[in-house]
Amino acid sequence: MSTDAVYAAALDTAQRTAAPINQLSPTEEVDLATAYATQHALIARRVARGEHITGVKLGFTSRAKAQQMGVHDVILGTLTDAMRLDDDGVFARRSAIHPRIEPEVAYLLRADLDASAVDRPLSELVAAVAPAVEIIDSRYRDFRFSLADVVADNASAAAYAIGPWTPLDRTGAIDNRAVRLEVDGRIAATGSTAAILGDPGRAILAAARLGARHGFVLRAGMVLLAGAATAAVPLPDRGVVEATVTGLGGVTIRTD
Ligand code: OOG
Repeated sequence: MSTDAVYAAALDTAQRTAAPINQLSPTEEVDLATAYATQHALIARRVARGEHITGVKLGFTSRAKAQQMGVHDVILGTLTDAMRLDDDGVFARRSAIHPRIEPEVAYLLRADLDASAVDRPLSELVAAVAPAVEIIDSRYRDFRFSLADVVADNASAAAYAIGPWTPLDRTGAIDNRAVRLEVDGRIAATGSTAAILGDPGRAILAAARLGARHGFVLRAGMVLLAGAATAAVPLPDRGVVEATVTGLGGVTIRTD
């Protein structure tokens, strides 16, 4: 087996059994190309089991997240239908190792996103915007990793839920909207959409660029999670988590 297939098998088993593994990087020099090849091999295993790709997620688009995890570059991960929760849906805590949750902004793509997207207006690329939550769960012990480790581990993606979509032409400017994460009605994190690359709209071009460079296919109809607006907070074992973005509404998940 190739190196990326070996890594992908280990990460896949870690996710399916909720049992953490050691980082790849302390023992081996893993470059970013191998890390993305591993992620694609990992997703290919899930697709072979019947999952469908629903979109992509950006990671480390906010300074709060990059500082929290000690990494410095924006990365891309892959979302599948098995990760999707309904608004007000239930996430099974025992299916994860050490899950955390973060409030995000989601975009619904109107057009395929490739390298040519950089020359097109946002209104041609995006159909709608929504508040979202993402549950992340590193498959590495102690939630510690290098940039290559976390790319290989599909950017820690575990689950996501999306609130009501607002058509792009009805959102107004969303470059500085208040973002709030509540756990059981108590405020767990607050921030602004401005924390996401200065303006979450920049996530579209960041995804187009990274996608073209690292072999992702971004199609109209897919979802793009633009990255957390705050640091991540531990997911409660049992409880209700709600994320709201001023003017876009909110989205809720429950854990059990
Ligand atoms: C990696 C995922 C980062 C974000 O929104 O910045 C991320 C991690 O922190 O484990 O999803």
